[in-house]
Amino acid sequence: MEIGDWRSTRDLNDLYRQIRELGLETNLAELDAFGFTVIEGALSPELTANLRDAVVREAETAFAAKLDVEREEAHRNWKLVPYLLYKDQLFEQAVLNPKPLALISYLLGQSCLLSSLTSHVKGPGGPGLLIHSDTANGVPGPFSPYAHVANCNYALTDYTEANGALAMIPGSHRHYHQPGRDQIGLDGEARNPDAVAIEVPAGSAVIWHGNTWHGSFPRKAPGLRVNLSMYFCRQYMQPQENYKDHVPADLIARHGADSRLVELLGANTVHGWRDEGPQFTPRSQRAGRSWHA
Ligand SMILES: O=C(O)CCC(=O)C(=O)O
Ligand SMILES: [Fe+2]
Repeated sequence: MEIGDWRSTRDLNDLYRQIRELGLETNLAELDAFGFTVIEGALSPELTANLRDAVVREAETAFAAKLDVEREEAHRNWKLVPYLLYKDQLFEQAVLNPKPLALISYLLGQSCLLSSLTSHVKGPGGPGLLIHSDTANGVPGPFSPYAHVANCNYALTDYTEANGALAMIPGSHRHYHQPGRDQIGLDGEARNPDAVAIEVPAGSAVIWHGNTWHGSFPRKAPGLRVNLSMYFCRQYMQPQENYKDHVPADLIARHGADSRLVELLGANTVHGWRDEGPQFTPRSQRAGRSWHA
């Protein structure tokens, strides 16, 4: 059907049209049905390789160790490389990538914020990343049907179960709570039988509703599994990483003070006022009034 300029869905009409134009209606249906979806080829091969190199370079600095993507043995299990956005302009392209951002905006509203941009750099061994919901850090159960948080996980190396792929529990976005202690394993006898390996080539984006239970398998082979984890939250939540107070002047000059990127960094949110009092913008006045605002 043709999507009109309907008053009752005024925050949704344009967004839905954009999702249709981007060819993402099947992804939207998968997100609703299963709590996650995959966009293969979300990144070009060149951008995938450059992002992987940038993440590995930052990981080497953060871990004070040389890393070998193909043959690594010494770096065991996974370790987080935090606060990547301001480390390289390439990361801005990952955040503003139209297809994932359209689905994230659908889940969290146009007013959503980037919460963190990190990488879980994983070598061989260990338990992997145990199953959890990202609706965490103080959100009490029962969770809501609408998402408070959502995630886009770029595969920067090929994902297979043996290589440490992402694991998903399809349909778990409707459990509305965290998994129990006996449901979180991904290896051996403790493996949750409902866990599915997301086996996708490098350059894919996996997007999920924050309620969806997921984790990542232990890597059984030498070398590294490299992801780029783009975590978003609704505008009323506290982002994990502090961008707002540290937006570089050159980023604002390149993108504009009213750009989507600057908005994603929280520069236009109302809370946090001092003597100037609340500074409402049209967007901040609408934020949170409907699922998609
Ligand atoms: O290791 C992974 O790719 C999973 C990361 C994860 O759980 C997350 O980013 O929320
Ligand atoms: Fe997670």
